Amino acid sequence: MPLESNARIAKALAERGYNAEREAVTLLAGATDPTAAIAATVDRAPDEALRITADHVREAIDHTDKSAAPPDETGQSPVETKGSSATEPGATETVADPVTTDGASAMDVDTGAASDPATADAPTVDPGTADPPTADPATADSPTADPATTDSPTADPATADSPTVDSATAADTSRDLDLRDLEVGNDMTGRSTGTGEYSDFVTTFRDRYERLSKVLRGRVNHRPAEAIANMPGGGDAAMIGLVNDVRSTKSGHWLVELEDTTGTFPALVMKDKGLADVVDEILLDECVAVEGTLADDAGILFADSLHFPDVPRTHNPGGADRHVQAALISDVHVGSDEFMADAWHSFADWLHTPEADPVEYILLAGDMVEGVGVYPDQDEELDIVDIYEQYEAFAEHLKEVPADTEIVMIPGNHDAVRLAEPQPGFNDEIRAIMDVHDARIVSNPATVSVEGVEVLMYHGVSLDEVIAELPEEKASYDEPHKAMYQLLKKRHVAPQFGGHTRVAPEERDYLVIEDVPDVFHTGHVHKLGWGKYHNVLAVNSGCWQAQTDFQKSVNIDPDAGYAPILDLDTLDMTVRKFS
Ligand code: D5M
Ligand code: FE
Ligand code: ZN
Repeated sequence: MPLESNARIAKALAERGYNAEREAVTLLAGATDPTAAIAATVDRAPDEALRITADHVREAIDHTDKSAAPPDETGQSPVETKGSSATEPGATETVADPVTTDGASAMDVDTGAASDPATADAPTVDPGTADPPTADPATADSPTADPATTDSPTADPATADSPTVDSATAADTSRDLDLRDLEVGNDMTGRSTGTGEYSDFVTTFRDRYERLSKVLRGRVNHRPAEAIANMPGGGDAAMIGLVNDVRSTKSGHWLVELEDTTGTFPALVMKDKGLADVVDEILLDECVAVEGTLADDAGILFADSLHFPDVPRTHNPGGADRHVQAALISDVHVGSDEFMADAWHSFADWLHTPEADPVEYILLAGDMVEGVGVYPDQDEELDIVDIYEQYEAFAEHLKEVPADTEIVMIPGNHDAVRLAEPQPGFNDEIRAIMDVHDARIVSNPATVSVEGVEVLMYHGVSLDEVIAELPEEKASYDEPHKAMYQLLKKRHVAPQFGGHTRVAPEERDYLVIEDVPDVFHTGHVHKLGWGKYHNVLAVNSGCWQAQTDFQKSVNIDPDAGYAPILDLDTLDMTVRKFS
């Protein structure tokens, strides 16, 4: 990649200890000899300067120019504008092929909890095409890839925005850091108390029950298991509990056993009650409510209805009060042979263009690096075999991102933290390596409030489990956002215990979705998908890793090199393609 690329310039300045204004970077990228221009700028910058400004660059270039060549006769700035790398041959086709949600309506699709899954939401990922995250043209509400509505830098290299030194460019390149507002909540880093004892699990499940039963309490007039067992038979009763067991009976009904703090109680869901669809969605250990009639001997509850804690349909999401955006990405997998460095460079380069000016935040939902020993024979596909070197390489890639971008990172299952969830943020050694752009490193999951938008970040390991357990139409790799809807419905990011997803006992169940988020951001399955569930935008990022041999063997066809860009003011999404 040539030094002319904005990202490389920013990195070169960062290596010399400088932050840089975006316009300064653009000017340097457009200089006749960027290497010399950087040297001159750094040389002439005031000693106390921490940030290279456009004026520093102009002054340095002016000075170099005056001492080396006659003044430019046109009277224009002597900076030659060659165009950013986004407009250079070779880079053009790799940058920004935006798929936009066509206005708010495209994203307003509300797939009701019990609504017909066939009519469910718009942005589908078509596994049959080479360009996976295209909208389904047959669905009227789908976000369509309409190039006319977007300002694609691929449009015409000749007219595409070559950086000029006029004031218009200068005006839109300065970001007002004072307008930013980023707060992290629910970070459990440093608060792990679990010792792995049995009693710790009891505490975690009690907390889960306490907090989720609260959500259900308003909806049913429930009694504890112990009290129900002592009630006279034949009357109405309701119970809230964690699901202990679900079995189908010989006659095609289902037996659902619930547990609360006083004991367990069985509910029988008869096949003619029209609840098959609901029973299909039940996962072990999640919190549900059952309402029905007690058998004459009060030994079993005949269920009439079943409720999940769910997200209220009245949820009213917040929004930024200015036009500002966040890139929601994950699964970079630096260190893997298949890490797509070129796609990442294109993304980082794009972030330096005026078009990406509103992208002031990057949320990274885990799997920063490929890690070591994550799956059998992984070492055969490693480009970097040392985990620390992987993080060092990742940090270098992060430096390509504009220095004034706010970054929030949570770990994933490939990262160097404990595998069991909740995963604390990285240890000090790894933090020191990734000490780039003052990134906020928090636990998985974590909640982040970005300019009034509440984002729940979770890496997504339980999505594999939800996809494996539920019927295809409710959760699949091709529509990962639907699996996310299920987690929202259960108000828990990893309901099922003891299966694929490892859960660590803590005094609090950090995996409960206590407050309804405005945006739910996950990754892990390496599939791009997004949609709205009861006004909550669910976004699963793709990845920056091409298909590994391992993924080939298990039939995973990743969506690699896409960056979903979220408008924080409207909660509209645009997906940009960099591969
Ligand atoms: O996960 C990328 C995807 O690969 C995700 O959907 C899980 C899947 N995966 C990972 N490991 C396995 C095993 N052992 N069997 C089946 N599927 C798997 P990532 O976290 O990036 O590896
Ligand atoms: Fe991953
Ligand atoms: Zn993962």
